Amino acid sequence: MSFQTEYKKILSRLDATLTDCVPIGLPERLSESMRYSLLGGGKRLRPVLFLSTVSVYGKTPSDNDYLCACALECIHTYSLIHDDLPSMDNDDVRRGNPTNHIVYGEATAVLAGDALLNLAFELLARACACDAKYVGVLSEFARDSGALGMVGGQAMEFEQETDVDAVRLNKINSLKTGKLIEAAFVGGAIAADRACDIEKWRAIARSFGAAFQLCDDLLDSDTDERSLVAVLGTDRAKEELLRLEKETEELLDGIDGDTEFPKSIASAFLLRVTDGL
Ligand code: GRG
Repeated sequence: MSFQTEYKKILSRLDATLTDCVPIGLPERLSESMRYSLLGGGKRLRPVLFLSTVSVYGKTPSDNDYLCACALECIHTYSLIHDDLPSMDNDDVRRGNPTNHIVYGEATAVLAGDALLNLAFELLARACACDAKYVGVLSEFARDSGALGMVGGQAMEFEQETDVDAVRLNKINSLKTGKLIEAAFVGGAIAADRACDIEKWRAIARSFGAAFQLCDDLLDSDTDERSLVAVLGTDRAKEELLRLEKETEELLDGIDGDTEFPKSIASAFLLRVTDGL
């Protein structure tokens, strides 16, 4: 099966589970606002990474694995809604469409983000009720998305001085963007009963996450002067991206399983901006 076909196959079951996971009977505007961002055309990278990590070990992802994958997408979606708010990045457009608060207003957007975060942990609790191993997944997701992870990285970004250096930017990126990617890989290993490989997956996530952030910055036509690309310069940033992508694939070789699909994800998602180098 080609990479694209396999990715689309995972997406179709994922999208069906995501569509079903928002409860019925919610206040109408809140429900619409949650669905607008959750079902609004993201790449679903983190849930696909989670499910592909389970599959590396020859396991077919179960319904509980899909609940965890959807939980990750709910957390990611909440973070994007809140990141776009006027009090944060104040962005009007995401994925080519008006941001959540532009469509539904700031109060509803805050509540939709809050509700998606709570929904994520409800989905995880459902998986835990079936199988205690998912407690490890829940706890990994909670830590990686919280004050020691994504929220902490976002806080550091707002505390940042004007004269930024590469070391501090790498730290912020490793928390703000990297930790949810780490949750996907490490959570997948726990769900596959391979907790023994966790440290290997953390190393893979560090390379993949740093490369993903660099790629995102390079694709952003509007380069933020406090981004790593601005500090390194475009050419060095592209070289670093190539190095990190290669490192990701080499680290995947150290996993005892079939890592062809995660390797294809790495090259498809991380090398979008290095053509012509
Ligand atoms: C508000 C707690 C809180 C955290 C926000 C996610 C985040 C932290 C900030 C987003 C800023 C940003 C654009 C970071 C670059 C990496 C990133 C997370 C890109 C968006 O992820 P994609 O490309 O998005 O996977 P899609 O649209 O595909 O879902």
